[in-house]
Amino acid sequence: MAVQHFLGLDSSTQSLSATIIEVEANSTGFSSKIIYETSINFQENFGKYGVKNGVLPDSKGIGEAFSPPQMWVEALDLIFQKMLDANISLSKLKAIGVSGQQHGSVYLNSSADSILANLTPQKNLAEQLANAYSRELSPIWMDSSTSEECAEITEVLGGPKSVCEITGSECFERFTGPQIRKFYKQDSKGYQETQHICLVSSFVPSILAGKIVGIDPGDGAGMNLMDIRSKAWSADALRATAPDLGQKLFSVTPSDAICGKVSNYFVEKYSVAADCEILPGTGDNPSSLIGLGLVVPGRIGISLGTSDTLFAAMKNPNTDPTGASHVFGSPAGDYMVLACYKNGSLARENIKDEFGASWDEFSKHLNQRPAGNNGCIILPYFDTEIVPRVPVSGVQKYNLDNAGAAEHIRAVVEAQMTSMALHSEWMGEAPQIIYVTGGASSNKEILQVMADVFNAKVARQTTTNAAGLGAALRAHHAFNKASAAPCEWTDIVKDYVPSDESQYVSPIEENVKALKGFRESYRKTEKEYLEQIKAAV
Ligand code: ADP
Ligand code: XUL
Repeated sequence: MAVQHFLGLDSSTQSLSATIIEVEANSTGFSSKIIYETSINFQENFGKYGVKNGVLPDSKGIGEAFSPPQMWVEALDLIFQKMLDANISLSKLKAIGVSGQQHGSVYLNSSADSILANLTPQKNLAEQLANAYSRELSPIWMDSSTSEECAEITEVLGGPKSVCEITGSECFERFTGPQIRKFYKQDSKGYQETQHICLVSSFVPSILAGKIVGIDPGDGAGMNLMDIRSKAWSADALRATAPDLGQKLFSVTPSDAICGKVSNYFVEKYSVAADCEILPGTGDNPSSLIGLGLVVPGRIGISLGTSDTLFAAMKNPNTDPTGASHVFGSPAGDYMVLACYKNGSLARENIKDEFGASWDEFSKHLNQRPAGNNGCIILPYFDTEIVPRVPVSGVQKYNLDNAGAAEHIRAVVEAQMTSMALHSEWMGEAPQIIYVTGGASSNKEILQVMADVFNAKVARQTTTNAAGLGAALRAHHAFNKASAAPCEWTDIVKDYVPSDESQYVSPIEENVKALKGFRESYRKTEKEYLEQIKAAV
């Protein structure tokens, strides 16, 4: 085997990233390493779209969150141009995998098939795709405006437990099914003109392949439309959501299928190898699961990206008795469990900016306060929350009158970590090691709080983008499988699982003790607040 390259693209909330891995044969099989990483921040590069952190402002103030799909398309051209300008040879690329922010959907009209099939390198992608949409904007995972549609779908499907039993999750506002139902109700003409509904993770590979590519069971599970056991669309869920929906969705496609060769557009314009294969994309969390090497049950991962997420591989689709977490398909087969916190990085940024601090100062403030923060507590609902379900935003502060930056910063981070620990108790045994990724995982002081709250070691990789790496690793796995040289998943990820224990962040005993007490105060405070808002509704 000569040297092979695999590209992973991660189209996330705030940026599009590229990760290239190089796989080389050796006496024990092969070695695999990252040879290139780059990223394009949407807000910095595409001011003309008016996005903040990749998302348009909620103009109606009703919890809507949209992004322009054309911005993602422009970013795709830009990232290939960036690789070309950096003299990165794409001629050794064997396959490209994609990771996308979950739940966000793209609506294409009847011209889309022909536009995708006839992409010409004489024009850029955005120009060519401009008339391919039946809906100009894409609702994304931060949207919380579909409570009514969730209630309607839930009623038809026989209640929350039944929705969870069928699809792996109760109905959630950001999930694609409720979002599609809202579109159908508000713009039935636009809905009728929709030929294909893609997720972000299937839209990007559809452009790469020059044809519509299916949705995989990792991201398909985040729609409230897929039967979690058969990993195919559920006829009942489709019917409960919108008419003729099955015709607008390509069949659920296995994560490791090969969908076709890369479009000639990328071959001619960016010198991508003509035989480079395209596989279905998956969600950024399923992709991070792979990128962190969590291909077998028994280890947990936490991503500190725009959202904070906690996830783990699972053999069977065991659903959360509290209804707060989700079961998705794992790209390595079987399943994964996921809990998503909306108030992640942007909540940390909010408190950092409130006190005019840099990230270095943020870390210093965090260290300055004792574990448990002497009873200062924040419920960090800068935005509505998913886990636990908090339908109205509003930060709640306790014992923080006249307090300064350090108290507030410590309170937000302790709240985030404690909430993750509390709401994952149902999963059973406490983790001994947590594998971390996402932009904020570069911050060692935040990881120390995580280690102390969970009383677990925290292991990080050299990259903070496990989602992009996971996409490249999936490309390697699918390519080998299609070349009749299948590899075990444990081999594919072996060079990326952090194994140098001296690099781990370890819990500090006295902090662990203080935070055990803090967990109980937080549990009580959160419970009382949830009861209070429930009574107010
Ligand atoms: P996503 O993939 O969801 O778009 P990323 O994983 O790239 O997001 O994470 C972006 C976030 O990382 C930013 O919003 C920022 O708050 C956070 N971040 C970056 N550097 C630091 C740091 N040193 N400490 C804490 N957070 C950081
Ligand atoms: C997961 C979720 C977010 C997005 C954006 O359910 O909504 O984590 O995938 O990263």
